[in-house]
Amino acid sequence: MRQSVFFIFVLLAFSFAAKTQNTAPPVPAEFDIVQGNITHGKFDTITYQSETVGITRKAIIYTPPGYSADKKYPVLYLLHGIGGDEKEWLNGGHPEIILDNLYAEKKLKPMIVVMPNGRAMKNDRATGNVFDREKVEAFATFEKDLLNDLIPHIEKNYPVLNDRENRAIAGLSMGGGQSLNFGLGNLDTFAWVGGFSSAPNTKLPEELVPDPAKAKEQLKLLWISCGDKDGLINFSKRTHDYLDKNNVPHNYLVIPDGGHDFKVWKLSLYTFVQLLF
Ligand code: FER
Repeated sequence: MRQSVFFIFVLLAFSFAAKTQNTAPPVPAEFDIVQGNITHGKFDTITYQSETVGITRKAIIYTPPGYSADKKYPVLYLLHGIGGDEKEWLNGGHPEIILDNLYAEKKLKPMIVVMPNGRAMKNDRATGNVFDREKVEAFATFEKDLLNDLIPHIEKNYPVLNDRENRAIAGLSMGGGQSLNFGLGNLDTFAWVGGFSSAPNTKLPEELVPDPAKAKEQLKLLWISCGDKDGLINFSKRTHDYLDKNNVPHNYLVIPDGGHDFKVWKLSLYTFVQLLF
């Protein structure tokens, strides 16, 4: 990558350890463009038996370049939004391009990315009115499916490291709310948590982090990002304000001119994954 030429600087309010910093990490303009002469990872669609939903469910897995069953990998669970399903990241965000470019530059620890369907109900397609109450509730039910069905399936069938410090959870919008709710609610399972443009399903900060000292001690990374023009930004901001007030270190990234879209989610993923593991 001709980085010296192709840099755009995303101006952001970046907060480390509750200190706001106004300089931006640089993002190469080609961060989401396929590069020649690099190696690529591989997608797989998997199925697992969900006792929670009572059906066989699908998820998509991205294994890194050079993947080998003789190695052991940390896992990122990457969740979609209200209008999506297990393919939303793949179709809208092309995480494989972002990750392969980072792997080629040795800026990323090899990991397995699992993209599940976060609408835990029998018909989990994003059809009809996706705001129907039962469909929205299914995003909460997914906590059980994830913890009791999907994670055990992954850990039984893939060469993964299975302790909290090797599990991350992040997502966009409804998936951002899920990641904050499930990640912060299960610190014994996840040490790395990220919410991108988190939706109204995000619990109140006092419920998310009832014990700031414990969260501070256990979290390796707590990430919150949102576009400044996103109508949902208050769900991120109120969480950030509470974390600041209670001295829980976290990264807070407000993306200028950012809407509720994949521009924000791709930039978030690019910056977030480099901090993992
Ligand atoms: C809402 C507005 C937005 C809501 C959910 C969303 C459940 C989710 C948006 C997304 O996932 O992109 O009022 O209520």
